[in-house]
Amino acid sequence: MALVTTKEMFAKALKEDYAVGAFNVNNMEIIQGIVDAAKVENAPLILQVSAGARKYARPAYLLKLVEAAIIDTGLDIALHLDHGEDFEICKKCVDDGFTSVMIDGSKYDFEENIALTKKVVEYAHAHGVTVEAELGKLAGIEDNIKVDARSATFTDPQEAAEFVGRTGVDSLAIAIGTSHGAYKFKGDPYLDFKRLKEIHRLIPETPLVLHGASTVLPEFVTKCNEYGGDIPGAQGVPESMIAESTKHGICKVNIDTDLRLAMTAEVRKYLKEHPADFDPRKYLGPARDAIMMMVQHKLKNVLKASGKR
Ligand code: TD3
Ligand code: ZN
Repeated sequence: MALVTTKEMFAKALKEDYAVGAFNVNNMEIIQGIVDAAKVENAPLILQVSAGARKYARPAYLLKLVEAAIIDTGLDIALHLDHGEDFEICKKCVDDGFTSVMIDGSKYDFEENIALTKKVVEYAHAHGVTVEAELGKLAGIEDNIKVDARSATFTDPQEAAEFVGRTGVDSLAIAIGTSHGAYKFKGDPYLDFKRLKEIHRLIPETPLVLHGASTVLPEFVTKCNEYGGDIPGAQGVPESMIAESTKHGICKVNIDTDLRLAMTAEVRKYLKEHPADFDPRKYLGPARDAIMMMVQHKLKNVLKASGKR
């Protein structure tokens, strides 16, 4: 039981056609719900922290909470920076003891993205840390970057092969139809399997990463809104398609929004049904349970990662 890199997790996932779940964390209850689920499912696990989460919870708390989770569960866990936007934040996380970082240069042009990614790879690899990069643009909300759904550009397979060859990156996030947040595309969500297969054919040894993989099931949006919410949710790529993608090189699947919705629904429900109660444990406890259930469902039914630890 230790903090581990993503290297061995991805090698096994690539070979056995499943994906490792990467779930976003920012407090104790979220971490506990996720690790308890991974333990019950006997699944490999990546906990990821965005710049926003790092600012909210503060690095020392997050590191110690993850260390505590490892002691408490006996799991191997990879601690990953999600959407690092520059070299400096990646370096900080490497120096803090993260085992994996993402440098998201997808907003830059191809050559600039390569140069930035190479710089991070050089530093991270010298410290035994794995690196994820991104090529292509997702639609939706990435922390505070908004990309119009219509101007989203999918990853070009030839460029992906060149990018991986020139940067030496360990894994690559690609744009093939998913988007971030609770409000996905209008119309029918889909994954571009033809594109995914071509990318996987050109770089078969490279673990591919799917961001924006929450499905935003209508029942959870409804449940959230039933108790006083007004979340304009719109369904993302169906879970069956996310599951299918793990057979074509997708080794890491990022899920945040579906956990947020599950958690918030329980908090709203509890407070609505118990308006005189004010003990945080009473509403955060059920919220933690809801996260655990959602993560178990994803690991087992969507990522096919149960029993793969
Ligand atoms: O990188 N992330 C997590 C942060 C995005 C904001 O929620 C993802 O790719 C997860 O995307 P999703 O579909 O859960 O919003
Ligand atoms: Zn993402």
